[in-house]
Amino acid sequence: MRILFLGLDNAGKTTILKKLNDEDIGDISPTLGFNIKTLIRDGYTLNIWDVGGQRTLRPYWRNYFESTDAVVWVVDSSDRMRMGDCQSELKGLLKEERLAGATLLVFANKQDLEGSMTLEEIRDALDLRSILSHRWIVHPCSAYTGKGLEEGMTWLIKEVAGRLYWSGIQTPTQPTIPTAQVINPVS
Ligand SMILES: Nc1nc2c(ncn2[C@@H]2O[C@H](COP(=O)(O)OP(=O)(O)OP(=O)(O)O)[C@@H](O)[C@H]2O)c(=O)[nH]1
Ligand SMILES: [Mg+2]
Repeated sequence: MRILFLGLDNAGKTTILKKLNDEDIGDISPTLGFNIKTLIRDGYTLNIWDVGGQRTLRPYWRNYFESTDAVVWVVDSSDRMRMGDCQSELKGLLKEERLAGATLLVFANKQDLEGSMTLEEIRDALDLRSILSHRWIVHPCSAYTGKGLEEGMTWLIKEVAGRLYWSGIQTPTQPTIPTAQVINPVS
């Protein structure tokens, strides 16, 4: 599975990946290009691309869209000031044709910080309910403690695996199965 980690700078993308890979998370600098990491989960090989999120780097995100099975959108839940920016970048991303079939996992990261936004606040701030074009979920986590990370990835892998299976048994003349279903884990 090819998975793309995106989000604003400082969201915690690289830290999450290192934590998932049992690496030291003590000394991480902003990503100026990209990192690629291969993880094995639930019998699948995950090729994960972690791309820098600074404003000047965002135009390069499109270079990584091809053949993407899933997007993990990482949010700094303590960064209330930039939620508007975060929402518009995400909405722009979901308009991309090459990401049309991708499943979306929104990681509400940094839940360990006092005063960080709740899942409901993030869902509203990012207007996630309006996303009808992709299967999505928003999941709380902390890259520092590791809480929530494996659960989020497990959901994602299951979703993608199900979709790959169905597309594998389609004949070329059959229409594509629509993916416009909203997953709302809260209600
Ligand atoms: N408290 C707390 N801090 C975190 C968490 N995850 C990441 N951080 C911190 O947030 C800062 C940014 O983390 P990065 O992993 O570099 O963020 P990034 O999304 O990769 O940023 P770019 O590479 O610039 O796009 C670092 O100082 C991390 O230590 C978390 O869950 N809790
Ligand atoms: Mg990074």
